[in-house]
Amino acid sequence: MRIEQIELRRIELPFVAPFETSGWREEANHSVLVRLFAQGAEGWGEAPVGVGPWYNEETSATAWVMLREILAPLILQVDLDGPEGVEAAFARVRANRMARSGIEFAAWDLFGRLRGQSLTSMLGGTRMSVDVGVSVGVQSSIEALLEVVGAYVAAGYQRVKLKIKPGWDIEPTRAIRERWPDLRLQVDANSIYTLADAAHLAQLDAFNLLLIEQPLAHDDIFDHAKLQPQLRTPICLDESIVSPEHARWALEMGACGVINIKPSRVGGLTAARQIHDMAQAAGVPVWCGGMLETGIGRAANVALASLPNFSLPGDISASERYFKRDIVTNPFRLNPDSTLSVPTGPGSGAEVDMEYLEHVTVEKVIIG
Ligand code: OSB
Ligand code: MG
Repeated sequence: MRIEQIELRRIELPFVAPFETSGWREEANHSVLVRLFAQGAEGWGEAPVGVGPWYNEETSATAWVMLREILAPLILQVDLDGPEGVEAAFARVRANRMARSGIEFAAWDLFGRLRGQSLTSMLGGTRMSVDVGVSVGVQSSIEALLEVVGAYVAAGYQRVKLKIKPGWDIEPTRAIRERWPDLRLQVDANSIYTLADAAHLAQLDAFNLLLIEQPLAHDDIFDHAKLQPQLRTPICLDESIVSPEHARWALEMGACGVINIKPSRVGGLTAARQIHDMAQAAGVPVWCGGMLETGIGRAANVALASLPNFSLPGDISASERYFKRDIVTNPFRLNPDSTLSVPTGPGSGAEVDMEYLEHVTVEKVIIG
């Protein structure tokens, strides 16, 4: 099958509150959206890039150029028998995995809609709902943090992830743990520490955390393997795992006890599923991370998280945690048991709100 036409959009969709990590701050979703047309059907994908290259090397501007100049023209030239063919079509492309994932997600959605099959069933999902938590950015004070976390706990979230950085790590974690002794709690450093901080980070062992996410450099596996034996808490890698090969290296080196799988970070759902399978075989649990996606990208994450080895809660919160209004007419809502329901309709299940999408689109191009 040939893709007949591709529509690309850059959007700006404001967050309900700014999101701050150890190294940067996000005020809005600046994703590039991909819409594929074929045989009277369409599929949607989201490349969840930010404004600057602070998480990985990609930005909204680079993904836009990559998709428009390289990836969209390339995919218009290949015959696709299924969504798995997209990865092969991009085999010669280096890095730029978030840009690639926009087309890859859209192809899964497109084939699902053409076949009348849900994304969860295409991927081999085994769950009708997925456990989720909420990722809490750096706050201005411990009092403010306890208020923010309290509101999420009251809303029904049973797992919280705290963003940490030097000067905002041990004490805020202690404060949350003292207030909520049984809350499932984890922290994320977004690559701000070095191996010299091992003894400092070991203080976090006192707080019964599920994991410590990406303490060391964004492209490191080696030093994480040296750090893990110095901590009781499992290290979880995020930024460092950009492909199934990287996952294999980390597993063989003992660099982590848990993997955060973001399908966008690894180029799409095909690679994400491969990492899931490898981790499962190694007895290492995984969970689905997030990039503050709209309802389009979130639907792909929820479907992926329905696979069996996603045994820890994902950073896949309800739409209202991010946006006053989402660009889909069926935004995800939190169930009382801290889960999101997995869509069962054809494709990803996301129904795009074209009127509101037009309103938040800052640039649009049609190719083919
Ligand atoms: O490191 O997991 C991260 C958001 C943007 C970039 C990186 C990260 C995050 C989050 C939020 O932690 C996850 C979400 O709720 O989508
Ligand atoms: Mg992370």
